[in-house]
Amino acid sequence: MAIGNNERAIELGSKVAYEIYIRSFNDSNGDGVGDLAGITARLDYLAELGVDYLWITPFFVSPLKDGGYDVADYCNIDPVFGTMDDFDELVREADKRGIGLMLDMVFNHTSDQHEWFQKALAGDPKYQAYYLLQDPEPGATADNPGKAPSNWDSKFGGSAWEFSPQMNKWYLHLYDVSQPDLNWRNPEVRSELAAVLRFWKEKGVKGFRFDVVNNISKPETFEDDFEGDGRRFYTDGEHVDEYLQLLSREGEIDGMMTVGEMSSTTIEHCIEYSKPENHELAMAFSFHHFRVDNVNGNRWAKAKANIPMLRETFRSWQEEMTAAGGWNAVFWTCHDQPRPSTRFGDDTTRESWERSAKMLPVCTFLLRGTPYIYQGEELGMTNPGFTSIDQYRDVESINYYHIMQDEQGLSEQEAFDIIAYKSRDNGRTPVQWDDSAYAGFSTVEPWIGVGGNYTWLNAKAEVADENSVFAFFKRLIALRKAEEIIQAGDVHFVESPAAQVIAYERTMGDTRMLVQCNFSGDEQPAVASEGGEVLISNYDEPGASGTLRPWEGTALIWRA
Ligand code: TEU
Repeated sequence: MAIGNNERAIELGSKVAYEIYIRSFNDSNGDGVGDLAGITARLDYLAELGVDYLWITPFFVSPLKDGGYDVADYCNIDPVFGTMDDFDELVREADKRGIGLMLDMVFNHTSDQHEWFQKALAGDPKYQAYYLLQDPEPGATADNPGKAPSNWDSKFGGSAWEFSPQMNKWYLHLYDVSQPDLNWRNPEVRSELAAVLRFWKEKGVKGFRFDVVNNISKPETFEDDFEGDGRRFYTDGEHVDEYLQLLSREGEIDGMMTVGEMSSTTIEHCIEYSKPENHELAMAFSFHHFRVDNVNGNRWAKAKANIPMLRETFRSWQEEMTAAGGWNAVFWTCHDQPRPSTRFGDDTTRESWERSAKMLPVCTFLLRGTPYIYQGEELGMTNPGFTSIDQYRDVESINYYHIMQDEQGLSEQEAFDIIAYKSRDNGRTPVQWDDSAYAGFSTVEPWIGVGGNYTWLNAKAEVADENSVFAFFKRLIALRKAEEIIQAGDVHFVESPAAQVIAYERTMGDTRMLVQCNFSGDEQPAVASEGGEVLISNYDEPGASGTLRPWEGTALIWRA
């Protein structure tokens, strides 16, 4: 029997969420940028896939320096994404299909174009108290501001502090220089943000995703970090639990579908954030499984995924969160990651592409948690194969392309190869709807280029093909809804018979399920087992016993 609250596990574990990176999903008005009406136009496709929730990335007023994660007005829609009427229409049409919307709340920082920051710049002390400002050393000038308040790095490269001559103060920005961090110690900030939640809840949204929410609680003083980039001083800070409880209470979102994006977090903290008795969040996103292809801790490197490390990451998060009543969001990618069929699978031949694009969701969809699909993943979309840095748009990727050359001594080609493998723009190319111009995403040239394989890898072809990657995702979603053991069963990782194999068991009463995935193009030994019914597999025919075929993902079940 699963430990923890079984009813809650069935509720959260029977749901599947789908992430829409709105700029790249579907363009309805021919300006090359995806929009709200474009989502409405594709709801039947999403209903056919069978998802319950759509997490839509920010579409609020924004200068779009960071794809909308730089919000200038939390309660109004940026004209490039549509109007409030378009939004209301989307809520209504989604509701008709039993689909709920989850909005993306970027509460760690605002855009520097937000009215609050503009007033702070103009010298209004009320709004200066909304941000994390520090006085400079005496005599600071624009050209010579002196030493920053601490040596912390921005996540997008460079210092996390910027000197504003207009205010004669430094401001903290953990992300881009145009994204000043909010001061959560200020109760006025907290109540403004809770009001944003109530505003959107009243408009009919069913849930929220909170951007980097475990970074909101900063220390009172800013110490230099001589061991790292500063993150140990603000990650999972002292008051995060308290602030989440406050948002839940004052934002009136307790019991809704909520998920926090937890950057560089720990299992212990995610248990607290997601266990129901704490009234914080329904579940947590953690990213440790994306470290398996870092090199010496460096994300900007090109290496194959370390599968034993991946297995250990999944094992610890699954088993330890379950034992303590926490709840995981499970996922292979999002709008900040390259495409999993390139990264964890093998897209070098059509056969290995299809096999691995189906194996990957077998591995995650049968885990304990709530699965998230990122747009295009259900088609097996790949990295686009861009050939020049000019094709990239993302601020982080472009910054690091230069940092790798200027500070780390890589050649232009080496830096480019890493970008082409790891950049988040690899996941941001337009969804490949059909084989027409611009992959049916838009009638004009999109804001970012289309992947080279759209003529055969597209939704139109896959919806019509009962053996497609899309059809396989549909089956997995239907299976999760039909089988209580997937929703709420306990989880236990079994010893891997080979380094490239990940295997785990789910149990509920006397029913047992064994999931095995081969992360390689070679045959591998299987876990010893007898009998069992094939619940799902990416191979139609049963294989030789004791062996897993290339990229095989199979689940067996023994019913009580
Ligand atoms: O990302 C959080 C985050 O930690 C990123 O730095 C992430 O590790 C990186 O983008 C991986 O390439 C969130 C959003 O998901 C991201 O899109 C935003 O840019 C960021 O916050 C700032 O709001």
